[in-house]
Amino acid sequence: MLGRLDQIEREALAALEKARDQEALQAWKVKYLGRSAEIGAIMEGLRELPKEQRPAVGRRANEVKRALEAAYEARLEALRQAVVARSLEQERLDVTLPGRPLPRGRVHPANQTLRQILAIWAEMGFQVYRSREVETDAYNFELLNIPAHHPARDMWDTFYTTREGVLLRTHTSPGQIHVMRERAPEPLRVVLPGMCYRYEQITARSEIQFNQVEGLAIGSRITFADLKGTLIAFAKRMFGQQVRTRFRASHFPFTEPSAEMDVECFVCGGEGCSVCKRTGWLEILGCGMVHPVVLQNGGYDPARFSGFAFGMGPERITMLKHRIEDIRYFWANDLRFLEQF
Ligand code: FA5
Repeated sequence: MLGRLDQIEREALAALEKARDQEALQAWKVKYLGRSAEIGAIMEGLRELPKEQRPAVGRRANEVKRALEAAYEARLEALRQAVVARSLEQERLDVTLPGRPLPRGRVHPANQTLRQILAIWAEMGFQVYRSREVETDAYNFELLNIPAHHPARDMWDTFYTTREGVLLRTHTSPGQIHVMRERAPEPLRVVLPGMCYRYEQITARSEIQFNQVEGLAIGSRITFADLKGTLIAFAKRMFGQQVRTRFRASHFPFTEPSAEMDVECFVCGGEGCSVCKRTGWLEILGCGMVHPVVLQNGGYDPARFSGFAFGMGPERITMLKHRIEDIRYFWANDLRFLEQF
């Protein structure tokens, strides 16, 4: 029996050497240490042995069992280590590799210009005031001195809603009335940025939606000289100290007198090119002294107050600055365009 135990030990240890994975190891354990393993049977059968053999066989059987259990634990641990080592090898990270660049979002070109414009006006003491995009006919037209059937309405092709007298604002000028009615009779200096809508033919220069930045200053002694000085100061900050400007007479029903301001073409420096249509000048805004009727509609007494107003289009200014030839790029969401800014 002792010989058989030696044999079992040798055979089991040799078999253990060959177990190369968890599954083989498990099968080995069942065979040599499991419930129906031979060593268990030997221990159970001790009682049937002659009395004088029992202690020696019992001791040896225990020895072999412990030896096999220890060998099993050692083998199990060795296999675990091998798995860890293999995964370390296979999943090795090279921390010195350069990272993969992630595409970075950026501010839309129209918003870049809008922010720049607002920052300049803020520096010059103008507050930002926002008003609604859905307006009434009264605010968009009537209160701005444009009665129904007035031919000046043709300047603003309008998106009307199904509700009588409710429309999408065609310019930011209705905001003038809102802010005046809120603040009168206090003096004020505000800019009113926002989206406007016009039922126009979409072309390279005209969209059906676009931003405007309106400006309004009201006080007791504001003159046309203040208007010119302020707008020239703006142009210098926006386009550079050396930029030349000029004012041309124009007409808006809500200002009197009215003008348009041009800046010297910064593409050709005034010599004439395709961007300025060979004139050397670029129109950037409409402006004028607030019409007395509008002052009155806003709650200011025109005998005591005067003011100036202006309206500019950031997309047109962006087009001029970056020589963008078609305004339709702005809302087309084409990344090839947007990524250039
Ligand atoms: C006006 O809308 C006046 N409310 C401006 C104003 C305000 C004058 C206060 C006097 C006092 P106008 O229609 O010219 O004016 O538009 C002003 C600017 O908006 C234009 O110079 C242009 O930059 C921009 N704009 C007008 N229509 C479009 C369009 N369809 N697409 C893109 N930009 C436009």
